[in-house]
Amino acid sequence: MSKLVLPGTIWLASDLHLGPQAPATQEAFLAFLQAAADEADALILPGDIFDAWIGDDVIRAAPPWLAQALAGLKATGARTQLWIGHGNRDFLMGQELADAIGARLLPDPVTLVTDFGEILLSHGDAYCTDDAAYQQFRGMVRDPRWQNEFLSKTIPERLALAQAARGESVSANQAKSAEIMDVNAQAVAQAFADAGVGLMVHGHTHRPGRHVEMIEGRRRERWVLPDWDLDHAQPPRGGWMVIDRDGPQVFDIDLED
Ligand code: LP5
Ligand code: MN
Repeated sequence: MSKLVLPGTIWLASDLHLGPQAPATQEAFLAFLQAAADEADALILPGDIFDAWIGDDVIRAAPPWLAQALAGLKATGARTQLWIGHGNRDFLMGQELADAIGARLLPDPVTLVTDFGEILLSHGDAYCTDDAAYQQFRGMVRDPRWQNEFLSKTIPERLALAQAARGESVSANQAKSAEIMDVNAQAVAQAFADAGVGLMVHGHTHRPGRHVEMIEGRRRERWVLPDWDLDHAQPPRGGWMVIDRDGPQVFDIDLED
């Protein structure tokens, strides 16, 4: 199990799903990035930063929305520790992107050693073990051989495949129960036991919240990070977590201005 020692104030945000389809979300995220650079000793983005990431080479000729997002990430990466983690949409993010924005690639799962204690952090998709179809897809796309083959295609070819995969996913999800797409209790219990911690944070499910339960006689606390959507969701939503010596706290973004 990877460990990451992060003293001080840590900010976390996941499931931004940045892309050309999300200008309002991106605008709010850019403001968030500036605030994080001002306030946080470290900013962790544990997955699904982008709605679909088809390979780092896209940054060499970035479309305007991506150039703007990269500039914001780079400005924050120059002022505070920036960690980017893999989600089920951006598992292809690599070192070229990390170097370009002054970020480090976050292991998943990882135990954060914070001023509040040890906290297990993951994107969370690996805990959705009831979703056999997704876990099969995950096994395929996380295989380095598959990734090398995919990345050897042209950007237009990869864009077409990503679009097809998005379409398949949207229609597959319509046929799935909400429970299947949530984390599995046994998978969560095993993750707590493997890490030997009592506190876990993850994203992915788009079901923000805090769950406290006794698992095998021990108190376990599981936080789910908010997803961001200021373009299509009603009401618009977005939020982040702060971890400091007082523990985790979640804040909603200010939608007033
Ligand atoms: O992503 P979301 O929220 O819709 O649902 C996820 C799970 N689905 C996925 C699939 C991604 O959305 C696919 C897009 C990734 C783009 C980036 C890289 C490009 C890779 C291209 C790959 C060919 O993560 C969904 C879960 C849900 O979360 C809740 O946890 O249920 O899982 C599924 O829907 C599994 C499906 O059965 C398989 C989905 C994609 C299959 C694609 C096969 C190849 C298509 C192209 C062939 C020409
Ligand atoms: Mn996700």
